[in-house]
Amino acid sequence: MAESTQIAVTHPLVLDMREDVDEIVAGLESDQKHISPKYFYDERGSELFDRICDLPEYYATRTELAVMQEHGDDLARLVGPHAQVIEFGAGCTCKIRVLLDHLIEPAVYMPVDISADYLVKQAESLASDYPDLHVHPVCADFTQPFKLPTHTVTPERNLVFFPGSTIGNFSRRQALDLLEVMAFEARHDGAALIGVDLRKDPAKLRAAYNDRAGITAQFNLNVLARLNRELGANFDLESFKHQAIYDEEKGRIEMRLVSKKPQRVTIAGREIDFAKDEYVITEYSHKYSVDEFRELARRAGFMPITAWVDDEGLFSVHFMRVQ
Ligand code: AVI
Repeated sequence: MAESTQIAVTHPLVLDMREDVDEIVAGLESDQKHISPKYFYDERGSELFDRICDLPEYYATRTELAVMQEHGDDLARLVGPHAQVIEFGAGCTCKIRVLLDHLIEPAVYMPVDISADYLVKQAESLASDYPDLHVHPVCADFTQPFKLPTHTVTPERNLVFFPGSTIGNFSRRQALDLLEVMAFEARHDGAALIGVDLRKDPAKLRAAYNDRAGITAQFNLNVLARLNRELGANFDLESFKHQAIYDEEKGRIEMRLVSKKPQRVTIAGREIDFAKDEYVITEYSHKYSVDEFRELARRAGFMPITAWVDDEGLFSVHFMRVQ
């Protein structure tokens, strides 16, 4: 196998619900029941998320792609040649492909994700399509500083890539911490390219998270199927429904799983009672203004350089350097 196509999973750490059982049960036993959105992404969840990205109501993916296509040459000039691209979270490969297609002789692609299976699959497809690129998937929790694996090529600079507004799934405080990790991983002279969904007409946002085909509902409910399978829980999926509301003041979508009736669920030997209409919060998706996000990035040690926005003002792509 040519070196450029080697798949080196350097820090094996598969996200296993069983290891987090206490945290998960504690979340479900809290006054406001909640579970982290990180558990959405098992194989089925990742497939459903890919389908969400293609939905007519979910403008985010195609708008971000269009913005990257339109400004790809400017971006490539700003980044410079022989970059090492460190992608935080490996989603669908469409965005990294647009980035790699514009960059000048990118040297290394390092996707970092907790879902090992998905990560390796994605990395394999990229390695075969970009034979000159060194592909090094890293299986790690990117919310904590991690060690970049060493390899035989010496890139000119690091570019942290965090598309898709995944930053919005963290609280504003956590987003600041995460930006600090990114500044640390990008190192001196490095940069970051971050996709951020913008505050907008609430009706547009509500539609994006309550699609007519019900794919977001399936994506949301899948976390219960996963709890059943991996933690031996007995959630009846028919007895819960998807709900997504927009809190304009807080600038965030809140996704919930609402109990349709009073019921008791068993999970890991614990009994959890649900009243009718009681819900589990499964995800927040924070929206920012361009200035609000720039300010956050500055506080984390970045110098904002450019933010590209589509004509409708739906989505922003921020390029920033480590100060
Ligand atoms: C991954 N993340 C940015 C998506 C979002 O829009 O917050 C997840 C998602 N949840 C429902 N639809 C999409």
